[in-house]
Amino acid sequence: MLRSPAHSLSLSVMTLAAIACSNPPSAADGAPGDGADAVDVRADTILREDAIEPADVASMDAVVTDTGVSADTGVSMDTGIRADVAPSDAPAAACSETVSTAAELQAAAQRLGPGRVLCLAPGRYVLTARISLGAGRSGTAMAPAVIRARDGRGTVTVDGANNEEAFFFSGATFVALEGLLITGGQYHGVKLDPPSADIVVRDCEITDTFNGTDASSQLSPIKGFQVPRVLVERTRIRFSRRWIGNNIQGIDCNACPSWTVRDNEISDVRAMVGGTSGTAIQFKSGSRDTVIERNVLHDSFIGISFGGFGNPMGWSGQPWEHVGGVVRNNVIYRCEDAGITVLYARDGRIVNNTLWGNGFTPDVRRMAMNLRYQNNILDRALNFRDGTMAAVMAANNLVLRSPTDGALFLGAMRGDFHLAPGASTAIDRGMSLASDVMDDIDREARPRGAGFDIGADER
Ligand SMILES: [Ca+2]
Repeated sequence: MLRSPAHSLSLSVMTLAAIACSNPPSAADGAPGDGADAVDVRADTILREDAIEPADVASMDAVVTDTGVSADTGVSMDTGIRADVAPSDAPAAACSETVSTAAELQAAAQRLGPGRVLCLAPGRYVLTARISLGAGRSGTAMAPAVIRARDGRGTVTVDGANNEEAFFFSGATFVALEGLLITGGQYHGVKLDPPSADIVVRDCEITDTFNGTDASSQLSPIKGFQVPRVLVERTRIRFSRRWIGNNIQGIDCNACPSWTVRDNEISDVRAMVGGTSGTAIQFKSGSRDTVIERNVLHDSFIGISFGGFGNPMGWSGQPWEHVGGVVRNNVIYRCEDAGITVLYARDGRIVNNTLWGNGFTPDVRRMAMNLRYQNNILDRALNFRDGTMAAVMAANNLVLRSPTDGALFLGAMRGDFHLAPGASTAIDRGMSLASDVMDDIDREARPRGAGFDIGADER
């Protein structure tokens, strides 16, 4: 069964799991908003997209001088759950110290280190400066540093106020943020730059991280650049209003290796002018081995952009916008544009997702190599563009009779996309993908019954 968003958000705060370590070269903190993002202009507005892309690339080149992950850019076929992102079911670690004011929080953050657990008493913390975590604030794989709400999710708000973001990872490794509601900030809630690595954002809520009126900037509650092995889970990301600019994402990463984004709910990521921008999850510019699974994404412009219009050669040392990785068991509904768009990606898997009621065809664009697109319930027929069909192995996808046909589901209108008992065209009609898809959106093992089901839910 598909868990409701409320259930997914009520899970208790967990501790950081042990995850592996590396040390990529550094890059400077970019200008506000980084200028590092292609505008999410849609396929059906090609003229606009072409007009915007060159300027965007130019701005990226102006900001970034370090190509970063070149030593770590091998093409990977690994699409399984990585062993280095361990289950997150451990009890919360005991507090090393507890703070109750923003000043105390900002000071205590600079005492983080291996095994230190900085707890926040219930309340609202309005920051006078962003919390910047450099290499000296690192934990270790076995003893991560943790910043968490002492009394659990919903008790603590960290307000980035007029700062660029609330939390800036500028070198720290093995740090976890847990149970925090993060808001305010001009551009981001959490920004991650190299040589940071191995960061966890868990059981958080990140909302309205845009105080500014700088409509030319890029905004995203979570923003990464060349930072490896980040886990974002059980986190709610949303906006209460549309952004005045046209470059906004929920989670956005350029040249990021081995992120896992799972069990999150992301919604309402949209520009004020409809039909222009707003992507719930975007990984591009040579990102690789991203695992995007069991997320519920809705009411944005685009659900998932797997690849994009970035700068892969400059930032990852190879030409593909996305390499490897898997998008599985996600539910994506009621976005203005595509549920999933795949752009200049190789060796990826788009498997067992459910799309419903989105406003444009799911598509594969620009270039593709060795993509597998299987067992998905699609609201519209998969749209192969720019000659990508020959490079995509598409099979066992089920296209709804109309984009808002709810016949397969228990309650599409209320966001319940569990398969209905009579969903005979989906139940047991998938192909066996045991090496790529071990479970469903509820983490229930596949297959059940006579075989794999199609879509995110295994009934
Ligand atoms: Ca089955």
